Amino acid sequence: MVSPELSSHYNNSNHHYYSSSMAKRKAFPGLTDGFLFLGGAFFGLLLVWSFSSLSSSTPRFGSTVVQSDSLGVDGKKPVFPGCGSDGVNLRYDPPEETFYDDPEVSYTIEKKVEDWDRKRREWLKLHPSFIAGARERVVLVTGSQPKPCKNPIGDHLLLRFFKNKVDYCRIHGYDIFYNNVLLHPKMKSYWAKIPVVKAAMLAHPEAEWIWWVDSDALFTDMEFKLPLERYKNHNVVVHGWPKMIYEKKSWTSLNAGVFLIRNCQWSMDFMDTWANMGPISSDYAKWGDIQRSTFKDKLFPESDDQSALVYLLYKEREKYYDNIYLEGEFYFEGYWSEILPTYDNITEKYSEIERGVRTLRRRHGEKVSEFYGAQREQYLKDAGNGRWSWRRPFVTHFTGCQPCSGDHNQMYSGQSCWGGMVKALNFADNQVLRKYGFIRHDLLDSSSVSPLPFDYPDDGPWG
Ligand SMILES: *[C@@H]1O[C@H](CO)[C@@H](O)[C@H](O)[C@H]1NC(C)=O
Ligand SMILES: [Mn+2]
Repeated sequence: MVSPELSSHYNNSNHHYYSSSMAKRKAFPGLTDGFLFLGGAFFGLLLVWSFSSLSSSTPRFGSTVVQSDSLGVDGKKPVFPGCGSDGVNLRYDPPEETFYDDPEVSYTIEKKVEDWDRKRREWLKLHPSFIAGARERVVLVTGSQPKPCKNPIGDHLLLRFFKNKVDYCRIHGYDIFYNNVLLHPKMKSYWAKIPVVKAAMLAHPEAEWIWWVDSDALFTDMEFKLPLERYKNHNVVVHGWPKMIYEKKSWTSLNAGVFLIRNCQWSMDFMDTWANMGPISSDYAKWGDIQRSTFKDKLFPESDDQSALVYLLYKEREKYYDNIYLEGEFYFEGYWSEILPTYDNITEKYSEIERGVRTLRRRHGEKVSEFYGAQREQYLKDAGNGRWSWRRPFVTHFTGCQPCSGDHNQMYSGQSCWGGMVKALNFADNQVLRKYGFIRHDLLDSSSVSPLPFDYPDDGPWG
């Protein structure tokens, strides 16, 4: 039931041990409350300031969003086209030196970044338009191999998996990065993500979270939002189950194909430790042996990233357990063959709710989708979460299907993998398509698309 899609290794000699005070400390957020509070107060002042400038001689667009250029930090007149839609200033990088100017700071995983919390904070201070919202800012990172897929429909499938992530990010205002080169020649397949995530942390000091999502995973609830508040005292979030780690000792106790990681020093240290159980380590083979002797259900000999993560939690519980949130309440990612049979009933349940609630059928701008997602929640109270639930599964993960290579696990027929992916992709895409006025009537047939009929009530306001 498991895809040999993950791999890893571990290196005792290269292992970085932390001081015991560090180990005992609770996870610390990359940004301190005080700093954000000051940032908030600062923006409050700016808000007042920008309102007063609105009423002065030069008329501006009637936006209530704080425009970063109203900061005047660059001493220039406000320029609208330079601003991101969330009020950040994309045209301002002051001459003061930051970690980017420090030759000691390296993007590669071979050299650890030190004092990252301070470096990140200083960059933010020099780029104040990014302070508001910094604590919730997420960058989704994903990717695939540099070469064309061996599976004749592999590239088409990867395009659709990527489109799905782009759709999700557009709806929720997240940035997304797709990488398709190996950033370290030895860190291949399931290890390739670690160098990418580290590089993304350095490339995005404005983001609090980097969210790795495998190329073979897709969002199947386009409205659901990560409950970031729940993770505020943790630095890593993965789908997983403590009992499986500490009692069953299974390498599938968690799934490393989707994870959130806080952009902070703890994570830099953690990724260094994690990567050093991989092919860059001189003890790579040894880590494979250790994993296999610890997790009896692991069938292949090479150290893999997922077993490595389980091993860290298992072996150094005090150090990692408090920092790594094992999300088991909803499908942070979910196993496709368990989820696939539920799409039809879920579709029917949601339609049934929508037939009774006009607000949920109301046409709306895609940008305000989160409002309708929040409206829907009250009708999903009985839906449950995860297995046996009729809530749309958040992320469906085609573990073992290998859409690009086509070398799917022999326990599935190719047909169940490809058919399953098409159905999941269409199930998700229907949620997007309706915001553009269309719907697929048959989840397995994209030629079944037709315009959604106009569905406004003739008997009163939105129900
Ligand atoms: C779908 O719903 C029907 C009718 O309620 C039920 O009998 C069936 O077991 C459900 N299928 C799944 C996969 O949950
Ligand atoms: Mn995967």
